[in-house]
Amino acid sequence: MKIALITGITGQDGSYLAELLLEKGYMVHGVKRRASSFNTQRIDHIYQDQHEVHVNFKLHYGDLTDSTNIIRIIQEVQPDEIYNLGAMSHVKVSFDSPEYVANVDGIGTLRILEAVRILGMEKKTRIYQASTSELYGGLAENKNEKGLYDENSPFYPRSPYGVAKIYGFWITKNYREAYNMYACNGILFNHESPRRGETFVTRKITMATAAIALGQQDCLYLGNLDAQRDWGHAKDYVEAMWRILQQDVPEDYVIAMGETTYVRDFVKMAFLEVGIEIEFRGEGVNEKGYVASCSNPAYQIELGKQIIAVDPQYFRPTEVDLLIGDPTKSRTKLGWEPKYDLGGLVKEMMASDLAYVQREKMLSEARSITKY
Ligand code: NDP
Ligand code: GDR
Repeated sequence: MKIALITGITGQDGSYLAELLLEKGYMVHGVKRRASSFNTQRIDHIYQDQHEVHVNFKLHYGDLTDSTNIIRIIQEVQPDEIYNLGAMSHVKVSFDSPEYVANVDGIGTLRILEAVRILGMEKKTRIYQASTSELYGGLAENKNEKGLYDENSPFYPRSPYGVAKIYGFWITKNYREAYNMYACNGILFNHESPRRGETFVTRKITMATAAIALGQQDCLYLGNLDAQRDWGHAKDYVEAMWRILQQDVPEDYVIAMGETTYVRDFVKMAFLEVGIEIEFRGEGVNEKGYVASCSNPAYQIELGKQIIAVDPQYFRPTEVDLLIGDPTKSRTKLGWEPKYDLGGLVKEMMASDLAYVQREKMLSEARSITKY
């Protein structure tokens, strides 16, 4: 039985990766942070009572800022594979807490690599580092001849998050070269799912679309509608992470769909799932989205009503305008083929958020009834 250790197991990717590795027969260990409220919602369905006889899923309290804790967990677990997914992963928030991000996302990666070395496990343990398309920074002149970012495109990070992750990228590569360790970077472009954190733009949009359709919210406030992202499904992307660690030779890979979409168009796609057509008018901070038509009589939404507005508080001091990745290497060398396209992703997220908002609405109605 192979043993895997996942940092960031309570996050979007950690939860899907844990499911995948359990399906493949791994013993899965995860690092979770102590929090004053429950933070395991995404993995509660796979949690096992530790008193059961055959336990193949175990959580350990830990933090990427704590070297001794990381060393102890790795020593206890003796993993064959470590997936370092733990990070403060919100680009906008990284401008508010840049030092913390450097510590967790940058030095945290070093702590994992050093722990493996200190414990003399370089030959046993393979390491996956969650690198990101934010490394490229969206500079037009750095794209390849196909107009895409690939494994050889230069980096130019545009946020404290991107800068911290660039340290993680290079220290992983350096330990591979310096100490012959099996350590790889997956340079993953944006990937989403119904489990995506609620403050990332796709999930913010699908939740608000459901809430507006069901009469629970009036307006969705967004930042830069002109940003373009190469969006895939997290389920497909964790499969790529696993494949990266199964190769004979450790290398870095870009994981992407190879297509890019405006934030504005993602909004339109989400609303079309509930039969609402949005018309955007105006420009920049004055751009607004109105209800052009509604083909679903279940949603009593007023035609011509403004339901989207731009709020500059969501703008970033420096923005990554456009990302689009070249998945040629991962398709040919890893044999990685995504099962979802953007349409399928939006459909799944919308179905999930409609059910979620409906449930919340019923609960709040039930609560107000019991008040009287
Ligand atoms: P999430 O934000 O959903 O999850 C991040 C995870 O890291 C959570 O489990 C979080 O714990 C944990 N974490 C945060 N701070 C610490 C810390 N100090 N010590 C230990 N764990 C910590 O991110 P995703 O699942 O979306 O992303 C996974 C990784 O992939 C991240 O490193 C991200 O930067 C990277 N990435 C993500 C992409 C995407 O599009 N999703 C694209 C490219 C890279 P808690 O639940 O307690 O907050
Ligand atoms: P990103 O994802 O910054 O690409 O990082 P996010 O969904 O936060 O933003 C995508 C784009 O949408 C624009 N945007 C908004 N973003 C948010 N969050 N909220 C808004 O209201 C809003 N309006 C417009 C943003 O400006 C941006 O251009 C994600 C994270 O998962 C990182 O951890 C990961 O490394 C990268 O993807 C690849």
